[in-house]
Amino acid sequence: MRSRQGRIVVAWLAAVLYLSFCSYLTPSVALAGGDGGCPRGGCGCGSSCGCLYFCGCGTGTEEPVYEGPAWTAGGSKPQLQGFDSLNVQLLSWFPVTTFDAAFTSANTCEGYVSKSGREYAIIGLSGGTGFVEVTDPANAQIVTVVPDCASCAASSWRDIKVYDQYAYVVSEATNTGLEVYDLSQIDDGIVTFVTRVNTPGSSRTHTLEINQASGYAYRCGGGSTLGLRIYSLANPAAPAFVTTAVSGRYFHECQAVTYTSGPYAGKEIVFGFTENSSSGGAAGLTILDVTDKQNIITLTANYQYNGPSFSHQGWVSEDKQYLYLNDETDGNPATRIISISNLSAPVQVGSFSSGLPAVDHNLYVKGRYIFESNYRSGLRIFDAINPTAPIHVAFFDTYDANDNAGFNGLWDNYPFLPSGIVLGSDIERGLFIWCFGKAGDMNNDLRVDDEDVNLFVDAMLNNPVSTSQCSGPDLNGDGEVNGLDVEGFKTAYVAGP
Ligand SMILES: [Ca+2]
Ligand SMILES: [Ca+2]
Ligand SMILES: [Ca+2]
Ligand SMILES: [Ca+2]
Repeated sequence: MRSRQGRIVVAWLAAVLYLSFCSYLTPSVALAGGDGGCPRGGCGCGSSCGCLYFCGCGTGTEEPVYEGPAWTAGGSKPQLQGFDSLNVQLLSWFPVTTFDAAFTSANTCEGYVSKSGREYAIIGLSGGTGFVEVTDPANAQIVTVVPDCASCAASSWRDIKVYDQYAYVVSEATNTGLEVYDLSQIDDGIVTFVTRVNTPGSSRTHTLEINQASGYAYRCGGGSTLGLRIYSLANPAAPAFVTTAVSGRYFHECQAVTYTSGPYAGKEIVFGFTENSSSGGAAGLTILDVTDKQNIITLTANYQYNGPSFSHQGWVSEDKQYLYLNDETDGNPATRIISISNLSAPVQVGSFSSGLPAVDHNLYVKGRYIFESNYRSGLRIFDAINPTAPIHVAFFDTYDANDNAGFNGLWDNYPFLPSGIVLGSDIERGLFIWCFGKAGDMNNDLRVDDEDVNLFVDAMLNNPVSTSQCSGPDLNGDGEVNGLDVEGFKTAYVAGP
């Protein structure tokens, strides 16, 4: 194995070769040591941290550097509060009132990619829905804000999912129903209301799930005993009610997954987070085989994990062997780990937490990482390379006052945009746009080591255009991978894992 210094020499030689061929083609972009020279804005943790992709943000209280348009109020840049973070960098922030001065809170968030590849955030707000372009995440821009319908009651709860070129919006407000918005012209700044489906059962909904593989939508909550209301999106502009499942039980939330391999290949499975009523009781996990909508099979009826109180939400690991589940009112900040290798016999095999008392809340799994929106402790990211022992590896705390178990702070997050940026929605503080990663870390394992040297050299010689926003080889964030990035890589590599 080549020594650490040897690897750097290889990288340098590669850089010299690259520059000798390309220097006359490449605009002169100096590597800057401070925020002022960063082509994509500040690093989110103070001027001492240098450029965006060189930041080594620690756990101390730091002042984010404002660069995004959301903080521009009357042409000025108001002072920001400090946010503690680790391995997460702030790119843009839209406080609730930047969407509408009358709005008082935010709730859910979702991502959307237009046909042209431009990326958008959609955020639920107390009085409507906000659409934000995040293609340039350090300079995100509000596209439009759609207010509630005139007859819709106010609500602090909303949920949003996208399918095809449509956004589907629900809320706990009477008359909201299942709203459909056409996003096909969002690149031109136009979002068009299409229709509202209010039946059956109730015009209210707590959460919405859409299975991208099957094209079915699942309405949860909206009443104590409505069960699961299932719609076909065969015509995505006109959701068609199909059937109700498990009437009489309360589904707070669900995830619908189509299996493509293993003993359940071809099956569409719903994991329901269920209780006796919307006020809780007999909380558990319900697993349904919904492949045949006319013959829905209950595989597991309300499995009760350890210490259930209010089964809130959960997400399946990418290998579909584990389900990570949060219980919102159990007084326990630990997320349950449930083995689901046998869908008829789930069993809790462990739990994990950041060690803070804040309530564990909406979570998602992307690759080896689990992204949790844990109210007063903000965004918490866990490395689940060992799926039964996830490790707390990154965070961005949106609620600086404390980490107590109150229902304030970060409600939701969305880590699935192709660029790798992470969206977050905070009840009091609105929309956050982050990148998760570490400068110089090519393979996204949060370590900068010998494995990354080969990947960096390879990227520089063979793949000079970068699409990565967070980690990856474009260390100075100028959209190209070339010799200008070597200095930053050296710095990251010498600093080590
Ligand atoms: Ca809990
Ligand atoms: Ca906190
Ligand atoms: Ca690495
Ligand atoms: Ca670059």
